[in-house]
Amino acid sequence: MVVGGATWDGLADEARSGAWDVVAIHSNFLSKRGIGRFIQAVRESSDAKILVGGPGATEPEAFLEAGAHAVCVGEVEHRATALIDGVCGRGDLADIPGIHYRDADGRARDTGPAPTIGDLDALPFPHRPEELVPLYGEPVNPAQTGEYISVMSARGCPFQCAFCVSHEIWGKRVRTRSVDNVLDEIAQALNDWPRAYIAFVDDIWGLSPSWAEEFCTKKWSAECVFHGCAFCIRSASARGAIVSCR
Ligand code: B12
Ligand code: SF4
Repeated sequence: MVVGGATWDGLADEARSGAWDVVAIHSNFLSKRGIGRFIQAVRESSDAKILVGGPGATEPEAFLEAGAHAVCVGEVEHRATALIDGVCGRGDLADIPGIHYRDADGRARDTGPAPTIGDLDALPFPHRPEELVPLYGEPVNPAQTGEYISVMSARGCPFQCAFCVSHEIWGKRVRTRSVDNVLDEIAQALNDWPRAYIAFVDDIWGLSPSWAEEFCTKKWSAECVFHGCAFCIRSASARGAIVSCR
């Protein structure tokens, strides 16, 4: 079921309906307070288990205080099933790394850092069905026409700018998908959504010039040739290194 365009109150009503065993919430710095109130509203009138994740999870205290059953720091794909089992009482949260929760005595527990996913190419592509895609992202570029499809070619950034939490989420290590794997995802997205606007949401794109060059070269020979690529403009003017873009 999809709940689109909902307000916090609308979502809380949905959670109270009793139809949900788990309410999973994506958090960030800006949404922290609203999420705290939402968690309280759900806890007051529902038995649903509440899971919080996303970049906001690096500051888990407020979510636990509000009543979240578990807060997951960092990437989740390799822990998702165990986490849902854990909050639903089918496993022990203490056995899952990277989790903050309260134990039976109400004490805050931190299970320590979670291992990162070794091979990002092994992950399945994001689920982009018709009913969800319009909700996945709002236009942030006036040049966008079709559906917003976000793609992540790498996780992490080696730097540590003062205003940025990348190092806390991904560690200062960069893991990159292969160019072929990224192009396959884009090809699939464009096959399903021919008018799609593809947005890279990497922490830092094109850190490796050889990766960027391979990407820019191969995208012209890939079946999914796409046009109006911002990288052609930026990369060419910044480095003069990407010669394969036309
Ligand atoms: C694209 C983007 C935007 C776009 C979003 C556009 C759109 N249409 O979607 C725009 C420009 C709107 C935007 C705005 C803001 N952004 Co922004 N944004 C990003 C960016 C670059 C990509 C987000 C993304 O899609 N990531 C890809 C997904 C896969 O990563 P993820 O969300 O972290 O998810 C993984 C895990 O966190 C976890 N997970 C995520 N959710 C959940 C939920 C549960 C229950 C569980 C268990 C796990 C889990 O699993 C996922 C896969 O492993 C990130 C940086 C980054 N590379 O992540 C910054 C980032 C999320 N933004 C950030 C910030 C600060 C903001 C703003 C607050 C800026 C501002 N001052 O206004 C606003 C907030 C807007 C809002 N209303 O919430 C910070 C958040 C820091 C923090 N502590 O929360 C980030 C991390 C940048 C940074 N490195 O500091 N942003
Ligand atoms: S992701 Fe960007 S802002 Fe964050 S540390 Fe890296 S270069 Fe700096």
